[in-house]
Amino acid sequence: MPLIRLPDDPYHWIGLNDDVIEGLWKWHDTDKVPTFTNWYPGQPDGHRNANCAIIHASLHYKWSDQGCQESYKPLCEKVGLGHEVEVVG
Ligand SMILES: [Ca+2]
Repeated sequence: MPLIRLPDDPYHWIGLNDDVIEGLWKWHDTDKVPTFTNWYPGQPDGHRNANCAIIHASLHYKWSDQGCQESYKPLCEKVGLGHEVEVVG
């Protein structure tokens, strides 16, 4: 079983933002700084105009920053009954 399955949409929100302090990226649900990041080279580069992170299917699932007003679908984590975690879009 694959660890991650993404639908065909090229971009998804991942729940990471730096809207409180520019450059300090935190998870929306826990307000914690990520222990792992997967930014595309040169990202994040949008500064104050891009405070939400997306995952790019077309860029090998790397991350970039975007304006939070964009209407992408979220990427969510779903905990199963066992130890598996399924990621759905
Ligand atoms: Ca920013």
